[in-house]
Amino acid sequence: MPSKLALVLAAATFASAQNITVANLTTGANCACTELAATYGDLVITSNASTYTAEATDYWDIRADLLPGCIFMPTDADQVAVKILTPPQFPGSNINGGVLLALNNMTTITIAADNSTFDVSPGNRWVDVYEALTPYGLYAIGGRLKTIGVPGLELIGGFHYLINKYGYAMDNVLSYDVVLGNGTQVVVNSTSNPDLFWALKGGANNYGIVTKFTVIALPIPYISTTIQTFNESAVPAFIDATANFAANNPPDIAAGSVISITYNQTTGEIVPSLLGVQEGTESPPSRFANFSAIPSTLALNNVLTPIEWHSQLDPPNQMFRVQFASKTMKPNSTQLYQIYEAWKSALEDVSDVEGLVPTFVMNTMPASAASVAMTNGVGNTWGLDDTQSYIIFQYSTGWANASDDLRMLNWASKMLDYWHLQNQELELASEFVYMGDAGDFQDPFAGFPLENVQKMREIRDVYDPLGTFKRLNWGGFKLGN
Ligand SMILES: Cc1cc2nc3c(=O)[nH]c(=O)nc-3n(C[C@H](O)[C@H](O)[C@H](O)COP(=O)(O)OP(=O)(O)OC[C@H]3O[C@@H](n4cnc5c(N)ncnc54)[C@H](O)[C@@H]3O)c2cc1C
Ligand SMILES: *[C@@H]1O[C@H](CO)[C@@H](O)[C@H](O)[C@H]1NC(C)=O
Ligand SMILES: *[C@@H]1O[C@H](CO)[C@@H](O)[C@H](O)[C@H]1NC(C)=O
Ligand SMILES: *[C@@H]1O[C@H](CO)[C@@H](O)[C@H](O)[C@H]1NC(C)=O
Ligand SMILES: *[C@@H]1O[C@H](CO)[C@@H](O)[C@H](O)[C@H]1NC(C)=O
Ligand SMILES: *[C@@H]1O[C@H](CO)[C@@H](O)[C@H](O)[C@H]1NC(C)=O
Ligand SMILES: *[C@@H]1O[C@H](CO)[C@@H](O)[C@H](O)[C@H]1NC(C)=O
Ligand SMILES: *[C@@H]1O[C@H](CO)[C@@H](O)[C@H](O)[C@H]1NC(C)=O
Ligand SMILES: *[C@@H]1O[C@H](CO)[C@@H](O)[C@H](O)[C@H]1NC(C)=O
Ligand SMILES: *[C@@H]1O[C@H](CO)[C@@H](O)[C@H](O)[C@H]1NC(C)=O
Ligand SMILES: *[C@@H]1O[C@H](CO)[C@@H](O)[C@H](O)[C@H]1NC(C)=O
Ligand SMILES: *[C@@H]1O[C@H](CO)[C@@H](O)[C@H](O)[C@H]1NC(C)=O
Ligand SMILES: CC(=O)N[C@H]1CO[C@H](CO)[C@@H](O)[C@@H]1O
Repeated sequence: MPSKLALVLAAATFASAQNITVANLTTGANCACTELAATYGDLVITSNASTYTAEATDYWDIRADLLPGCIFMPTDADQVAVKILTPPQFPGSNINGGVLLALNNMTTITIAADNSTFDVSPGNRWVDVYEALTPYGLYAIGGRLKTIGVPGLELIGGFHYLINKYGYAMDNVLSYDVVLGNGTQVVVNSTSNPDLFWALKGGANNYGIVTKFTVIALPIPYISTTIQTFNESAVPAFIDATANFAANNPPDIAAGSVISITYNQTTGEIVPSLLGVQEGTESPPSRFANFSAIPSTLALNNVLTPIEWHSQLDPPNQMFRVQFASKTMKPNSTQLYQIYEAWKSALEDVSDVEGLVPTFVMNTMPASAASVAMTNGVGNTWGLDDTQSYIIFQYSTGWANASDDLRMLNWASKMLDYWHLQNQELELASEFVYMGDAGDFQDPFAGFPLENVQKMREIRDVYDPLGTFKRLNWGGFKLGN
């Protein structure tokens, strides 16, 4: 095997010397898979390998289960760079017949000697990060449930419990190592490629493949947690408490939640639930007093280390087809209750859908979560100001069969459009759409400030003039032309 550096240089010369020709998917991917296998052997999983199915179906939404031509599992940035450049370039991402670039085996986590930051590779999940940080009395702004991946949240925003004080996950990234579309590896931080640094904070997968993140480590050894569930009769009080919490959650105490109302198709039960977390050891956590005052069916308060909390929060994997659909609004409990009621009665229209698991999620966006980006000298692509709090209302729906996909898409999108229009008329609507809560039929970039999107496109055209990620990486939300 030639030295990696030599390979990168040779291939880069190739890429800059000519336009990209998108190869025929079948022949291109076959050719790429053969070349990758010749160079990397064991790092390439072919469709006949015993591990192929496990890797190709490692998703929480079984709609993502496809049949890539092969799966390339690099272990370092140099191998990622080479993959991008292997001529002919080929459609990648997770598509039938393409090359699936799986970064799962890039799993390094290194805590800086002064305990103030850590480096994390993209194959990690947030639970791995919290596990590595906890022995040092450290915590970080990442995913709220156990298995959420690191790279997505660092590139699309990232809702954690403690955002009201520490900002979104992307605001906590101090540096990104990026492989650009021509295979060049760059360090991206506030002084090195600062325009790209800004653009990556919300720019998703439009710019390059990130092979390392340097992230702020927070000295938070303990958190005060609460798990509460309620009867259906508590829904009005629960929604009231949610709207109050969204509007009254200033950064003097770091606190946040996962708030949802689930319908159980088998029992017909409606179950409101709260997962609440507050920085420190005051128990029960005072910020959730308005929830704690509602008679509950379960109220479990604890003071825990971050890893003790996160290791119990397993989201489902490979259970059903899952669709998110969401819009953003100002906190208004009267209106939120009407949106909830409409969702509940619309469940009748899909009651015959097999394996139906509908959840009405309320994701709070305290105004102060935007303060960090306004004051850290970097900002982010969302361009929010810190004067208005919001609530994202999200229909999260699971079901069993592909034959119901179109029906469920229409069910959610019609309802979403209707209530967004109502909110617009009441001047409650925000056009902001969080990528992590959005359906694939939504366009989150359309809700960013227009001048930010124009700037993001200009930056993309500088760093990816060949359009590698625009044309060859088909998944995710794209900036467009
Ligand atoms: C059960 C569940 C719980 C959730 N909880 C939260 C939560 O607490 N907070 C929150 O903010 N969101 C949450 N989400 C939504 C979450 O933001 C998205 O699912 C997000 O895509 C997860 O990131 P990932 O790295 O796991 O995903 P991936 O699907 O792997 O990545 C997301 C996007 O980033 C791109 N990407 C991945 N790796 C790289 C890389 N190395 N370089 C460049 N681009 C890359 C991918 O191409 C894709 O477009 C949740 C979702 C689910 C299903
Ligand atoms: C791509 O090809 C076109 C037409 O052949 C040419 O005008 C253009 O400069 C080329 N672009 C690059 C980046 O080489
Ligand atoms: C791609 O190549 C395959 C195999 O040669 C061929 O069957 C197929 O028709 C080609 N597809 C296109 C779109 O050219
Ligand atoms: C990825 O890592 C796992 C666990 O270390 C290992 O078993 C597997 O062989 C690796 N996969 C590849 C393709 O190298
Ligand atoms: C799988 O297929 C590849 C390429 O077609 C071949 O080289 C390899 O020997 C096969 N491996 C197994 C385990 O059959
Ligand atoms: C970092 O944390 C570890 C574990 O708590 C501690 O032993 C070490 O002294 C800390 N280092 C610094 C520079 O504070
Ligand atoms: C940014 O990265 C460069 C190159 O690695 C480094 O020299 C510089 O110190 C970094 N700047 C910041 C603010 O971290
Ligand atoms: C619905 O309720 C039943 C009975 O309590 C329970 O076994 C099942 O897990 C619940 N389903 C969901 C999706 O929560
Ligand atoms: C509880 O709700 C009231 C409004 O009913 C609000 O003023 C108060 O700040 C809330 N308390 C907490 C702890 O959020
Ligand atoms: C919840 O409902 C059950 C069944 O109707 C009832 O027994 C219980 O008292 C209710 N609990 C609360 C806190 O309202
Ligand atoms: C809240 O929403 C209701 C409609 O559901 C509306 O009548 C009321 O004016 C709204 N309140 C505010 C403060 O906008
Ligand atoms: C790769 O692309 C970047 C961004 O356009 C550019 O600065 C760099 O010179 C290119 N590298 C090579 C080797 O062409
Ligand atoms: C028509 C159809 O495909 N039905 C399937 C829906 O999903 C359930 C649960 O996976 C299957 O048992 C049905 O056969």
